[in-house]
Amino acid sequence: MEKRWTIIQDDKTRTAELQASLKIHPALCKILSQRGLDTFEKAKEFFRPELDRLHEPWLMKDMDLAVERILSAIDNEERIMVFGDYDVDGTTSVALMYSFLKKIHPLVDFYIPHRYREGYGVSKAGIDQAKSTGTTLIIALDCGIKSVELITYAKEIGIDFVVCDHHLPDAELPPAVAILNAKQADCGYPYKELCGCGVGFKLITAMAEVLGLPFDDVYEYVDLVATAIAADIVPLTGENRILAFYGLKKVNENPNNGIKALWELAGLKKELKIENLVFMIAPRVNAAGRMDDARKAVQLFVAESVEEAKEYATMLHDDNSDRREADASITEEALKLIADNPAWISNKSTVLYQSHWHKGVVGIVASRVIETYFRPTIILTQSGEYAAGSARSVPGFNLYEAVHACREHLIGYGGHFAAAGMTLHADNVDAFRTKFEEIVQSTILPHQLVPELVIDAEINFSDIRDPFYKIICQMEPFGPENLKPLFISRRVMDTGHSTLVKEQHLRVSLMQNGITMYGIGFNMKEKMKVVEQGLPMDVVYRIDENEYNGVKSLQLKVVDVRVSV
Ligand SMILES: [Mn+2]
Repeated sequence: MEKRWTIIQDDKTRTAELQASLKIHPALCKILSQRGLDTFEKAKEFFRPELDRLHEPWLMKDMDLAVERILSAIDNEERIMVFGDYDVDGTTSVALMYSFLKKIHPLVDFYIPHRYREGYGVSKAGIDQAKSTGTTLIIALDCGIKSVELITYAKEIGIDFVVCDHHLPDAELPPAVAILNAKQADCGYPYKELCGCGVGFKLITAMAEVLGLPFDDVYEYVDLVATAIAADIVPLTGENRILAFYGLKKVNENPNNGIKALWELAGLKKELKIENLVFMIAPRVNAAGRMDDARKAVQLFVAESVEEAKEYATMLHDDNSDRREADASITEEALKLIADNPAWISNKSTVLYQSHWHKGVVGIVASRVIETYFRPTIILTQSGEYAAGSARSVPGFNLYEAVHACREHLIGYGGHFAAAGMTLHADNVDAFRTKFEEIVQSTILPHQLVPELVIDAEINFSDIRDPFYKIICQMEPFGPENLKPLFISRRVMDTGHSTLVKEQHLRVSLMQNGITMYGIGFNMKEKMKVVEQGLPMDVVYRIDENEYNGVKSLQLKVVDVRVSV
């Protein structure tokens, strides 16, 4: 697939000013200033994350009310339920809150709703179970802000709610005792991008302060917070950067038993970086929710020994293997359906339906199909008596609006800019496909159908030497709003030693001004045609450290290559 290259432009004056004080490579100064780190002070803070710089939890609206209600529940020996969503953020935040409370209060349970039986967020089944066990306080994490009716219902039957959430509040708020959510317009908390587990961390920080517990009793869970930050795709800026930085440090020094068990099972040895953590944990926890029940993800994270954790880790691992098989075979079937329908190949959208596809993976399959056909995509399967499915967009295209425009063919739908879900009669799939294609065709902009590579800076091969790469490493952890830098080098030549590896990966040997760099381009075999021409090329890449036979060297992780113009 051809990509558009966009090179980010910086404010030259600011970059020059930053470079005068920071005295590191101009390309790195350009990247920092593009990311808003345009003064010596901001850069220093960025490179040296300090726990001291975490904000006071009391700055969050309702924090005092939340702490007061929970502590009175403890004093009065009330039963407390910790309730959370079935994804990584939900299960880690439940594990954090449950483990913290369990040490000071024996009367605590946790509850994770079933993805298909109950769906996302606070559930009636959960509230009813709380009622049946005599629970009078529910702490909801990573959900609750939109559950006005259910929290009203709970209140009517004598159950209070404390809500810890980070989703955007609607105009009407639930009648909870306290709502911790920095995205509320009248919440003065300085950082708005915490994930659900981050909000939970703030709450236990405040509780520990009142109870006179050492910060270590809170810090114990910082690796769970880092896991949630990484998996929930929140910006890796400000407080999230500090928490992720120290959480990763803890993962590598003294991990949570569940993380350790998954790590051993995954067979990874080296130091874990944030992308390893996501890759190892997120698919396995999500697979539990998709294929079975995410309760065991919490059991994994709260296990008191690595042995106990291993039992749950094995179950998650098996769910993930099932998930992977389903996802690979359904993706293959989906791509074949398109290839077999010439009329569909040139469409500007994809809508596919097969009644036997596993509903746990339709969203993942939609994302996979987009890797081949870059356009808004909907994958449907049978769910009960209807067809139901997931839609994924391409950057810049408002998917929700497009689905909404097809509502005449739908029974129900919901979602946002980038992703949506819907239910319809299976008989209406064809009509829905036609209408959706019509809407996409008439509203999508041509450039939105071409994937974009956003390049941070142009450098020469001669720049890639110490301390250039060491400084890039100090920019970790990487994630949204702090991505691993993507570089471009122009007019490089093949040394004649570039080859294909395993028939699908491109192994390049490139030279620029007498300096040779090696690199690998995964699944880029079709670019061999470009390299073979022997013409000057522009190459887009990230810099990576490669270890071979104990020898470390820097290599290019090639993302794209073109003949220079
Ligand atoms: Mn979340």
